Amino acid sequence: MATVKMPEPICLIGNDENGCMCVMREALDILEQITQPVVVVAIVGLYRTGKSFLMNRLGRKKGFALGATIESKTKGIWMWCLPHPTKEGHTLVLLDTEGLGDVDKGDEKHDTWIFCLAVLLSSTLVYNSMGTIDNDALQKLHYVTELTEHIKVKSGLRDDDDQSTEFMSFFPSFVWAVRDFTLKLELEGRPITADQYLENALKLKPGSSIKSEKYNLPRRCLREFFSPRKCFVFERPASKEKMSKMEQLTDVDLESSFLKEVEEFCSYIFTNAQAKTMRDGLGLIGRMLGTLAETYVEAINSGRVPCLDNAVESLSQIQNKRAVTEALEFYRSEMSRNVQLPTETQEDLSEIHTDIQREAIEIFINGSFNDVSQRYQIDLMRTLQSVYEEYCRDNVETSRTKSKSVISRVFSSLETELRKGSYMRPGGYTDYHNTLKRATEQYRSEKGHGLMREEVLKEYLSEKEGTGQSILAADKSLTESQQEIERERLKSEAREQQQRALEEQNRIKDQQIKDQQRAYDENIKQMLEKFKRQEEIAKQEHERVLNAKLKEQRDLLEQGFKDRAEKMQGEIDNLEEKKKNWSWSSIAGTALDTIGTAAMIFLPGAGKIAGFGLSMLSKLFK
Ligand SMILES: Nc1nc2c(ncn2[C@@H]2O[C@H](COP(=O)(O)OP(=O)(O)OP(=O)(O)O)[C@@H](O)[C@H]2O)c(=O)[nH]1
Ligand SMILES: [Mg+2]
Repeated sequence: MATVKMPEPICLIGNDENGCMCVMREALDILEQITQPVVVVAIVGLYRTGKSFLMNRLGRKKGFALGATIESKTKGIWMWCLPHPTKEGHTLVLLDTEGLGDVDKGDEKHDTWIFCLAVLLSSTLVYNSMGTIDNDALQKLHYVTELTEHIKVKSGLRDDDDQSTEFMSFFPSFVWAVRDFTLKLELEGRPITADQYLENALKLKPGSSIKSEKYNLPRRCLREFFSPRKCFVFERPASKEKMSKMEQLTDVDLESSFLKEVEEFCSYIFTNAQAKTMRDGLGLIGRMLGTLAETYVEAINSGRVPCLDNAVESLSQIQNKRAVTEALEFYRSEMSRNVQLPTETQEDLSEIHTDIQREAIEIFINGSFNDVSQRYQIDLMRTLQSVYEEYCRDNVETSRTKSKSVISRVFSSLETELRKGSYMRPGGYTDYHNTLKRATEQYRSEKGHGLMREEVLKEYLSEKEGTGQSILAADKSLTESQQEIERERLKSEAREQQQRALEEQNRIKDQQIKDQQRAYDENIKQMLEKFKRQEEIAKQEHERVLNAKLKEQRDLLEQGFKDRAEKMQGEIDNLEEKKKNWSWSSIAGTALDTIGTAAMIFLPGAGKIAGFGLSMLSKLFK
């Protein structure tokens, strides 16, 4: 699985000449190369608040451009892909966004979409602000209150349908980064953590006046949509004078307390930021993120509200088709590179095929996304099988041709003598028989004529049976009883050759049946393992949402919002119910049946199909 290490960030989403948002080709090309799962960390917040500077700390060097003036610097969404520093096999994608609230720009709508895209594309969202988390800071975060109008989970939902549980399941985790924090982390004289500071700032005001509704709205949205929530406070990094030439500063110029806070922040992100998933634990690899960005931007440009389910649908169509094509291309090119026909035995071909097939299935499994009813996997299995069968046929044909040419060479002097009639004389039979035997031995001792050697030999020798009989009958040096013995010998030699050829054919057939069984087993194994990984993520996500909702309900009760707490019960019951009836093993079982039924048709050899699949299933989903 491939990652990339970009030397510097580039623009992912910008504006085209008509002022419409567009996903940049160059960025898509980079994402295309990433076949690893992605951990996507996006930063959003008001303009000129040190967002790019903080993101560069995560990138471990200067990357995103900083601005020293009051003019806003970052435009659109910028992307920086790096090998994840701690999660092996993962790519870290940093997204730096255009600052919000620039009055000169004065395009609120654009700001809202930047915020929504950051939410939709990331797995961890960092909200960056200056000073303190007070009511003013929260009112500036009004973008969260607009999410319900700008993002849909299912396409059929009405605007007033409650989507908060769904939002929480697929929204990123939330980190509030408070910059230039000068207060003491204390509450009622007791020290508190930054997280407690945030949670305290998110407490709701009792009452239902317009004023308290306004006060509560952004708080409620944060509490209902985002979990887990985390807060980090940072001191000012350096003096005002130094800050103006920030680009030239190194760590020695920065306050040690700032550096320590930054380290804690980075270590939290590196350890806790999860790989990006859609719903039900469907993970994204880099190139899917590119398609996802395109899908959302396209919806926004055409005046639609980005919708999670639609995005899943279009991702699965694009990615699954591609995964099949890539797996097949890999199989075809590796087979043609590694196989030289004819192979000595069927096993030789089968061994190469099995290894390459395993990798091809891996390519498919890694690149596929939400392959409903295993449609694409079955398609791949069928095509792989037919390409392999073609190889088997070619192998037989080339071996035939090769064997025939060896036959005509090693038996050539015998043929010449036969044409001349040299063996039709007393003592001729013994000469004939000996020459035939020597040529047969030579044929067998040579290599390279492939898996049909005995079959082709059998065909040749059986053509010669009549000739042998005639020479024997014409050989007057042999007595009647000697002739009888020789006739018997010829018969038994023919039987022996037939047996050899039959065994050879049986070995070929048996191996082909074994190959079908192995193809089936390998597909099932990899499919079920993917299901298992997906199930684990989906379970964790479900648990996370359920716990967050339970905590929210407790908090509401403690803070005297009995009505609201009771209202949540329905949602919680649904979540509990789903947890109780968690049935991935039955989903996996259905998938197993689907593949099994399809495979029976085109893999007639895989007769004991259920055995392996079911034992895998019970092993994985206990
Ligand atoms: N006071 C203060 N200034 C900072 C901090 N971090 C960066 N700066 C300075 O703020 C200015 C803007 O920094 P950027 O990182 O470009 O800020 P930004 O939020 O990305 O700005 P836009 O892209 O324009 O929205 C630079 O001059 C930085 O030196 C900080 O923690 N505190
Ligand atoms: Mg910036």
